[in-house]
Amino acid sequence: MTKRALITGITGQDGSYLAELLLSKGYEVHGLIRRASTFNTSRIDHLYVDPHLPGAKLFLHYGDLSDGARLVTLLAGIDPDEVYNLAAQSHVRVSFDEPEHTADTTGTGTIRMLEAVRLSGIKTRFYQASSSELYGATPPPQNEDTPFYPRSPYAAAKLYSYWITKNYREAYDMFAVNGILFNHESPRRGETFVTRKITRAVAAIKAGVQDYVYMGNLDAVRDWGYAPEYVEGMWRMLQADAPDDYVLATGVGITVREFLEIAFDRVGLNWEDHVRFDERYLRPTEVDALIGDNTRARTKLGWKPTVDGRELARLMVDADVEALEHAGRPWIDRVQLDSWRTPTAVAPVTA
Ligand code: NAP
Ligand code: G4F
Repeated sequence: MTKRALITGITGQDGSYLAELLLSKGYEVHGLIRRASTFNTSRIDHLYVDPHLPGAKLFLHYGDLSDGARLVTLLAGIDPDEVYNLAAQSHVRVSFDEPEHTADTTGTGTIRMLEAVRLSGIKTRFYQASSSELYGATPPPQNEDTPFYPRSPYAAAKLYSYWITKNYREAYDMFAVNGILFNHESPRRGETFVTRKITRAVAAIKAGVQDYVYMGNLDAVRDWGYAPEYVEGMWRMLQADAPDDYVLATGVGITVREFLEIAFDRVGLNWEDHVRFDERYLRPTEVDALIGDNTRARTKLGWKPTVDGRELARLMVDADVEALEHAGRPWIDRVQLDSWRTPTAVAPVTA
């Protein structure tokens, strides 16, 4: 029997890798996408097959986590075996600028999804994209038993989602799990998260398109892993015999400063010559250090990460250098090349 999955946030970094993984396993994949005035599917365009053709296995549906009635209709119509709730306003710094919107999407959006599962009466397994941001001010190492101490509107919204997922598991006997994922990155990472901001800047500076990149707190420690490995972990959580919550992390923490050093070094440059400080990239409250203990996922799911933050920095620089070489071909106009400048050409000043 072909399994059917619904992914919210399919156009995001994780959604795109998860769709790839599930299609490779023979799933029929349904994705929730937001209507936009321009196409917003660039991360999954390579997976798209005209749904009129026989053999098509990827189907996209308009919807939004703010629209509960739409979610009930969709769930009832698709009747998926597995639901992966990845959609969210996922940027921590932006959540201080847009706290109410973040609460509505990243927090209340989860209860709308869980209610849609319950009210539509379908039997499905539910994955909730929880986050190491929940640990906030609690020092590392962090595992499933570590107390939470959220430090941003984003983390507070994710905390609500974490507990409501657990509550639906206990109250309604749902197979609902929280994946408490530490930072995971890739060449598809959003351009305003710190790793991608750095690796794009390295490529642009090496190519002579820009001279400096403006950054915030370089002392923060993060446990950066590789996104394709983390979506494999999500899938494993839904294949387990019983629902539980799991940390996915590499166990290796490095500072933003070290990531900068490795990334610039990859192209033969000294980071200190090109990095400037801008206080607009600081957060009102910061999460100083996240380093995860993945023992439960390793022992119970057989999940094992192989790429840590140092290797990731090199991998992402190589990908952005290649992408910029491609964008810089003469037949692409200047505007496209300019979009490589960070941060002002493509991003608001606080991200
Ligand atoms: P991402 O690249 O920012 O993708 C977020 C996705 O959510 C996009 O597809 C976005 O659609 C969609 N979305 C946003 N608001 C929505 C709404 N109101 N209704 C429907 N869809 C909406 O995030 P990611 O890195 O893939 O992360 C996936 C999930 O894991 C997120 O929930 C994130 O908070 C969580 N998480 C991520 C990490 C990490 O390190 N990456 C770690 C822990 C937890 P558009 O493309 O239209 O914007
Ligand atoms: O890349 P970041 O914006 O990621 P952050 O805040 O750790 O959040 C990410 O990981 C979470 C999991 O722990 C996810 F839940 C969340 O959705 C998201 O994917 O920032 C990383 C660190 C921070 O300490 C930040 O202050 O980098 C520091 N940083 C320093 N300069 C900067 C900058 N971050 C950004 N985005 N831009 C800067 O210029």
